[in-house]
Amino acid sequence: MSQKKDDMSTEAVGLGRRRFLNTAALTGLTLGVAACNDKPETAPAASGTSAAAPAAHASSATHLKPGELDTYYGIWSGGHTGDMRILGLPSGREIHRIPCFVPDALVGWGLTNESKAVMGTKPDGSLRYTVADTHHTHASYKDGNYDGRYAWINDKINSRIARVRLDYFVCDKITELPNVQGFHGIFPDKADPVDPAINYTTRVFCGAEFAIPLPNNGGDINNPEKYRSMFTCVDAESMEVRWQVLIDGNCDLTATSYDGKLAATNQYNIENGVHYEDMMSSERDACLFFNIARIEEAVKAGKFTTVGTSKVPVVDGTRENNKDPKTALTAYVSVPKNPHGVNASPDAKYFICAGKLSPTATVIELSKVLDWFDGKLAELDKAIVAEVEIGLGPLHTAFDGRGNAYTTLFLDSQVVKWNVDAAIKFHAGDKTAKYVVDRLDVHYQPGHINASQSETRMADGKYLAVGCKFSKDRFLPVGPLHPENEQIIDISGDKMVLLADHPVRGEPHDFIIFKRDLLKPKQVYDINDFPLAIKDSKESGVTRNGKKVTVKITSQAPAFSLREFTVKKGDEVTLILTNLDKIEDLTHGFAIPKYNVNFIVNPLETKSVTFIADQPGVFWCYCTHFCHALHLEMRTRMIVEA
Ligand code: K7E
Ligand code: CUA
Ligand code: CA
Repeated sequence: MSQKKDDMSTEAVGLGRRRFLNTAALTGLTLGVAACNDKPETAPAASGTSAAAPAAHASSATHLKPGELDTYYGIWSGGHTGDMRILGLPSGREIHRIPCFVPDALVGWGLTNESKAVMGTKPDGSLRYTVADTHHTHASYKDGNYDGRYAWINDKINSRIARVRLDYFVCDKITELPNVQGFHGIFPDKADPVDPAINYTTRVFCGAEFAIPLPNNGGDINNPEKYRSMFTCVDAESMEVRWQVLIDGNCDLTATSYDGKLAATNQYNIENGVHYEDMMSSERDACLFFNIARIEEAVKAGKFTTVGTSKVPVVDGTRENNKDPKTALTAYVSVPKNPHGVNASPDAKYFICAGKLSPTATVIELSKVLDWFDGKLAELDKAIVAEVEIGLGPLHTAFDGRGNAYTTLFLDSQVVKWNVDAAIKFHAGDKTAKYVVDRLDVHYQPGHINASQSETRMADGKYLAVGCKFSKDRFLPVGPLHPENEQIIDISGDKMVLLADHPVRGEPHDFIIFKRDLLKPKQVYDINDFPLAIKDSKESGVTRNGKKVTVKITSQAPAFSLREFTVKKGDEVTLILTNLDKIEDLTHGFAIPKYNVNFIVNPLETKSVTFIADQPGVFWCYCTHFCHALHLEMRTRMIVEA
């Protein structure tokens, strides 16, 4: 391993990053491109790609007139900025950032007591974590479409899942998953597997990528063969962990069926390898299916263990103990070498695994997986209805609702549009079936891809967004760190048309795009939602309980209710601020110089901060958020007596 790695690093010095990546990944490919049963109907070459020049009518779609609103919301993950981002589409304009896992200086996330309670603190009150790595974001469903209640996002570094309320666009809960590392794929269920009346999201599934000793408390460090990964179910409402499944191999991306019966994760490391060459040693890996109803029956029947100090029931989903289809909780469908994404088609019939190190896409028919669990399909891999070559480095797939799939090709820097039915015919032996419909160059090295409404039954085939990992020459140079390039593509016609490039701060991975009328955001808070709310400015003032001092203030443009307040050096001060302005868009800020305090309060919102008044003197607390012609005059004096 070290020899190979050194070679690659030395080589990399003299190479551009694109060439380096291709070389590195191709090293993997030459070590073993998975054998593909099917011959491509066209060679996956750059020739015959769509013209990159946008049609005049189409490009105007991304240029909204002043005051014109977008027709779609986009929810983007922020990557290692730890936030969620809201974009308008087709313009691609970033409208909002929702801090989740990482402190945010604009809103005071990680500073206010309320946000700290969501984020989690150590016994001394400081934040438990201040870094994160968000990859995947998905929203709650009803009847196979988004219902506008929640979105969820993962933190890969610390295995946390955050929930965002889509009425206020704020993070309201964060849960840390026990006994896993590298929590990566996330997907809400779309229905209950048993009760048809529950046709909406009640569970969120989480795939953990890294295998660790269980429990990870110092034992088995040098026995990697004992490391294990788990698949986790979180309750969508309570955000508590319901159960976990012990598996062989790893989890990566996650997908769920529309009937609620199946969830799946692609596996690139069935080898349980510790080093990357070990992870590539098998010709085929797997798409691992979970039978949700059976797992929950097993939990109910007490057929579980627990790991370490966690109380979460862990059921056994390993290969060895799930050989009998009639009782199996899991099913390992084989797919070629080191697959990446797994995506559910909007017709509810298929999951598609992209090959990554194999130039293929694998189409798995869900009804056949269910047949296997029912003992009606002798060989599980017969659930594979297509395995076709589509190009180099397939990662993620989106859909247009007209039977076509769009898969990113990381190494080819392309999006390939292919027809699922034609691929199935080709796989079945009809070598005249032309499944590749179109190819389009993107800039450059695309990862995630998603189309408008793609992950719902209402895929509408209008716009495609592609998250390109490298932007290189597409924007003005700003030093060594380049932005990512989010590209918008018109997919309403036969040919894909590239509409626009957008620089984004590194680095979004996944995103969803849906019609704007699915959300009904509120623009003013309900004052009653805040237990500490100061409902009348007359309640303002300073109260003391020994060394603990509470300061209650309200804001109403252009003044704070207290013109000054006095505390003593050494006091533990809790300052509570309610914004009594109930007008849309009237936000105030509250900053205390030298005390490292700044946060905002939106209309009728209440927030609090707690700090030790350790520096005597006069401190002009001022409003940081432009609110009024007298915004600069909007101040109060904190007097700290020595
Ligand atoms: Cu492909 Cu983390 Cu979704 Cu990124 S993963 S690209
Ligand atoms: Cu209040 Cu600016
Ligand atoms: Ca592998």
